[in-house]
Amino acid sequence: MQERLKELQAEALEKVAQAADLKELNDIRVSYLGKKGPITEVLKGMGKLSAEERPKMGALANEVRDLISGQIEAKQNELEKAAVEAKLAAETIDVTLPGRPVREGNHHALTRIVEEIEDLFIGMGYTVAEGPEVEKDYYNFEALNLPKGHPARDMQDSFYITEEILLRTHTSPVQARTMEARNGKGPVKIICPGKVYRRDNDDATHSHQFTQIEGLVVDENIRLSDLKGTLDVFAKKMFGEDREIRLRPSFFPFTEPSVEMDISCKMCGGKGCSTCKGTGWIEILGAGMVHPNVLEMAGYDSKKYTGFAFGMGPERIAMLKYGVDDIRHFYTNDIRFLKQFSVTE
Ligand code: FA5
Repeated sequence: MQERLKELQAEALEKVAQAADLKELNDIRVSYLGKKGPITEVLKGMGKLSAEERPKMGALANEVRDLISGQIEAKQNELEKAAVEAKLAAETIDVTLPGRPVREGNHHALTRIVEEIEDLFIGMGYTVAEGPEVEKDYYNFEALNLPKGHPARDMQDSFYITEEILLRTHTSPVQARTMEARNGKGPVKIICPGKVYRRDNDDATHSHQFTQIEGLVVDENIRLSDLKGTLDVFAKKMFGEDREIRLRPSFFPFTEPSVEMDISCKMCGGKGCSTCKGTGWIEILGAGMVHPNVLEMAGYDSKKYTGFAFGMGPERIAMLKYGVDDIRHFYTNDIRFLKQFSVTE
């Protein structure tokens, strides 16, 4: 019996030493120390022993059992420690790995241009005003000296929502709204940026939805020369001293006299190309002296007050400034185009 116990001890300790994981170790525990294990089996034969041998054998059996379970416990600690170490090694952070780049967005080219123009005029004492894009026919046309049926309404093909409501075709209604709100009193000096909509066919320089920036100055003794000086400063600051500008006589029902301002085409240097439709010039704004009827309709005394107004297209300005050959690039959201304007301020 003694030999058998020693054999089992040696066998069990060998297996414990070679156990590769906790599951295998537990199987060894159950098979050697469990109630149906070989040691219990051996001990069942104790009854056949003499009274003298019995306690000795009992003590030996306990010794073997304690030794095996002690080794199992030691092996268990070893395996658990190894498992924790392996986990830690697997989770080690390599601080030398390069970080994931953060993709920065940037302002849209048009937002940049509009802000640049706003800053320029704010520097000249203007404040920024806004008006609705869904506008009343009254402010878009009638209050601007364009009564119903006036042929000049055809100059701006409109998206009507009802007979009296439309998508504004220009930012000029903000002129009428601002003057009306002042109740015919005191000077006005505003610029109004915003989106406008027209049933224009899209091409290199036309879009059915585009941006405008309106300017309006009303006070006593405002003259055409003030308008000319203002536009001159604007053009030089925006495009540089070397670009040519020209004012052409024009017609707008809400200004008298009226002009249009062109800038020499950057794409062809003024020789004529597809962007400028062969003329060498690109029109960027319409302007003029506020028509007395418009002043009167808004409650201003046209004998005391005069004013000038202008309306420009920032898309055209951005095209000229950045050398963009087609207005549609601003609206087709090609990331390669938009990323070119990611200069950090
Ligand atoms: C007007 O809209 C007038 N309200 C401007 C004005 C304001 C005149 C105050 C006098 C006093 P016009 O239709 O020409 O005018 O448009 C003004 C500018 O908007 C043009 O010079 C051009 O730069 C731009 N523009 C006009 N139509 C389009 C279009 N379809 N796509 C892109 N830009 C356009």
